Amino acid sequence: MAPSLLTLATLALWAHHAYAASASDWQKRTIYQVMTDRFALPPSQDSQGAPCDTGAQLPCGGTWSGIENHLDYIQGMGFDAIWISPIVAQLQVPLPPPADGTAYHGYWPENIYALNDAFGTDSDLRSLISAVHSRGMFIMLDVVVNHLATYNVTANADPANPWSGISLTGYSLDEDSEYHPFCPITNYGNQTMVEQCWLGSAAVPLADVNTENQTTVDTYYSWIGDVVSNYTFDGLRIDTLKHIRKDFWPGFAQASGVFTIGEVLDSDAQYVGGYTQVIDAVLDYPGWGMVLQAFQTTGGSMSMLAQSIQNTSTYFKNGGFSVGSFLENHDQPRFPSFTNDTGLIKNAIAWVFVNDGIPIVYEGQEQEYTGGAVPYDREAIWLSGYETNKPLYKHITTLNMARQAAKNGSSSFLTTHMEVISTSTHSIAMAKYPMLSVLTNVGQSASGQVSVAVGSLGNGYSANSELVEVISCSSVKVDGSGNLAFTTQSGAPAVFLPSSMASKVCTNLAASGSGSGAKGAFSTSIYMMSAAVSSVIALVLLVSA
Ligand code: ABC
Ligand code: CA
Repeated sequence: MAPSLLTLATLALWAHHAYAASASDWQKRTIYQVMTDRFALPPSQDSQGAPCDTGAQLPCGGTWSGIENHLDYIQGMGFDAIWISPIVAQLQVPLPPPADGTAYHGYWPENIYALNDAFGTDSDLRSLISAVHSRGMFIMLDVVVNHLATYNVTANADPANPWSGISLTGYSLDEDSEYHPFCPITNYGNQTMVEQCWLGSAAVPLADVNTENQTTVDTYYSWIGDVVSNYTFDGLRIDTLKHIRKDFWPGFAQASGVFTIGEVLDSDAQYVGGYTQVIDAVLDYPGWGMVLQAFQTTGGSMSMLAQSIQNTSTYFKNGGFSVGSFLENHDQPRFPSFTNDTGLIKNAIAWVFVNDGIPIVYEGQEQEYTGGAVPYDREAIWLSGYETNKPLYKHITTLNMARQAAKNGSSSFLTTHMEVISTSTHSIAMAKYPMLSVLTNVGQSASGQVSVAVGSLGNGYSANSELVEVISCSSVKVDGSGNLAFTTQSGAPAVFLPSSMASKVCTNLAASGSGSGAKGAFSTSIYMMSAAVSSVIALVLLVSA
């Protein structure tokens, strides 16, 4: 029988999208953010190393071949996706560089049709992508549409008129009319200004692409379709999302054919959530702000976290499933620049992994790098020696494995929204079957006693069943009346799974302390109906400092 036209059309679509990963494909994964210039030197230079002065804002020599050479380090932590810096040709500035540095980061595009040769050749990039795919991993490309970067040679003389010293020779858009007329963004509360005025500085004005012009729009739509299919990228991280009108984005996302997650740098959940109507997901900046408030000090506000979950479910298209969760990125001071308390750091990292959003870890977190604001948060990873024996490398590995185990143990993990069971001054308890988490900000010098009534949850939580707290790899038995008692040490987070699901996470199990000896500095006892698990959960949390 001859194939019908419909079948042929379906086959053609399938062929076109053979690599096209969707939002639900990405939902199952966790992402390691690579800043290409700072992750790994090419293999030929790897053993010598190279200095990298983050303050200098100069290229340090990382390449695509370097990333390929260190995929074991990334996959060894359990990540099954990477996000790399933008790949296109960049603005070159004369040395010594202006105050805002050089284009080492990749966010100063000049020509979207050429590759950034500082990162390697076309075949190096293809080789990286196929190495990633052959491991079963995904690769996400960072893209900048909002602007092309320019250099104003007369910046010092005439900062109010950036066009005066600019030549557009060699630019992928080389006519003034392809840009919005110059105006600096001076008020982020004015959305028209945010969309149509310019980011950057007087020395390096980021010439704002005229995305009101249909020809320019078509240029970018066909460019993204070509880049994704030509290199077989699996997803996109979209820079400066809020700086282009919302209705530009659905067409762009559709032209790409892959999962899209955007950067909207704003703490307002309602504002940021609005962008989940036009692309698949956004980076959870509003949630990030709350996580900082909760875990920066032992006096932080845990109720912020419950508020964050509430906001996300109210304002984001698919609630927590519409976000990428992160604790650090290349634009913000690293978390350990705020506190060196390992208890707080481990809880803040755990938050990212136990939630609904796609967990994203920025390179260097696993090495407990402490860099502050840009550019100091962009330390070279080779200076760590890619040490895999570090506490946070292991912590992140455990959390990745726990997430995998939860996902493999129950299909509901990927569809069940996080539910807050209770919060108290120093704790939050959350359920996302089959994972139960208790995070605290008591800090490294305290221990906490957790008591949760789980018997009625069923599915491996019934009376006398065995659970595993996977951070400490302690086995814990639910008692005869369905109560789970556990003591956390050194302010660590607690993440529980039914033991039938935890064997790959913890191969050597210690018997749990049953909570004896903890003195309750405070206690909460909350009983509430849980719609997602259709059961009553009782939680008592006692923490002693
Ligand atoms: C360079 C130097 C800096 C110097 C700067 C003038 O020049 O490194 O030291 O201060 C790239 C480079 C940067 C470079 C910039 C500019 O280009 O990575 O090193 O800075 O040349 C994205 C990327 C980012 C990238 C670009 C540009 C965009 O992730 O790496 O930067 O392609 C705005 C944009 C945001 C952008 C960010 C850098 O600038 O919206 O997309 N990030 C407020 C505004 C935000 C604004 C932010 C800037 O200030 O609302 O829109 O971000 O700091 C919260 C509020 C927020 C508020 C923050 C500060 O506080 O809710 O609204 O953000 O509580
Ligand atoms: Ca714009």
